[in-house]
Amino acid sequence: MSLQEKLETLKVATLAKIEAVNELNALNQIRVEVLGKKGPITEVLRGMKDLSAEERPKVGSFANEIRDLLVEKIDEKKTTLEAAALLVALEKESIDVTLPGKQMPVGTRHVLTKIMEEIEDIFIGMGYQVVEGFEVEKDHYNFERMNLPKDHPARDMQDTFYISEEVLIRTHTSPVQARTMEKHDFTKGPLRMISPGKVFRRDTDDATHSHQFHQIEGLVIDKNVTMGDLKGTLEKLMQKMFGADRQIRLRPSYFPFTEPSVEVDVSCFKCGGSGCNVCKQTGWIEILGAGMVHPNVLEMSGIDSSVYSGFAFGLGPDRIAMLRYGVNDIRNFYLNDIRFIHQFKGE
Ligand code: FA5
Repeated sequence: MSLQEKLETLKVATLAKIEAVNELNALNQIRVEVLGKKGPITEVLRGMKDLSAEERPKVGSFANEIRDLLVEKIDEKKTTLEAAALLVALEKESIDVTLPGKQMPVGTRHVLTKIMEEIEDIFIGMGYQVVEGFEVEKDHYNFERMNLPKDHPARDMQDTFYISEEVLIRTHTSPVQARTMEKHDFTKGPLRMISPGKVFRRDTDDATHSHQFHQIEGLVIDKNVTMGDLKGTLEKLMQKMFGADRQIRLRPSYFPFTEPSVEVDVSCFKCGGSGCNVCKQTGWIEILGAGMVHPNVLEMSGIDSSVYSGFAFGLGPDRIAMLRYGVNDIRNFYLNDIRFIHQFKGE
């Protein structure tokens, strides 16, 4: 058989193999076998040295033609097989959109955060600024500047976690009053602020007491501020939170930093005042402490108490949330039981 015939036979056989193959590895095998260094084409080309000078270029170009053709066919087949393999993979990995999806747990803001934000929004609407204080506070601001010198018996009202003799974790948000007052420039207008945050006391935890809870402090200082302003402001707050027909009443009380001091009750939002389990049959619910800022507190912050007066209040959002949602144990807010927290998802 001449070299040309050998090449022709090889071409026909290889084209048939390429046509028949249906797997990428097998195709690669053909490439190596036929076109590789030890393959038949290379062998034919090696045998050319025995040909006449006349025949050599003819056989050479014929061999190259066949090699180019085979390379082209192998590449074509490779593209076809790769496309088919991709199709199979896509089919295998396809998503059945009709299957029910996995439920992703969606979180919610804590009910206390929501109550605090609601109260903040009400006061922002009345022109108050929101001020943040420090949880680690100096005795000086937590007590002394609130008219509670070192030996004052009323310090017992707030059992304290001390860090050192002069540093503590705050027992109330009232120190923010002093910090804000001493910085305020009254030539620019009155001071109206609230300050929400965490507070800490060495109280024994029970259904209505937690050693860590929240307060929102409120403070207004201007010329001619009266108890009437305090009452009107708190009444508006309670009506916005508990319904338009709520009323409040003030009862005499004692705080060293206010004079006079009051406890504020709101008419029961459940029974409307006739008596029920929420208001313990009294028709009223105690909701916060308040009063007119004591002249000593004003003077210690550099404010002339003969010109300026003001009111202050401190309310407990934990207790407000308990009342509003009928939560009978404050500790539920801090246990982080997801079943409890999720009950307020829609609120
Ligand atoms: C005060 O802390 C005053 N600083 C409030 C104040 C501010 C009065 C400005 C006048 C002017 P009292 O200790 O009563 O007051 O706390 C205020 C509110 O915090 C209470 O009405 C109650 O809602 C809440 N509270 C007090 N102790 C606890 C506790 N252990 N757990 C949960 N809430 C508490």
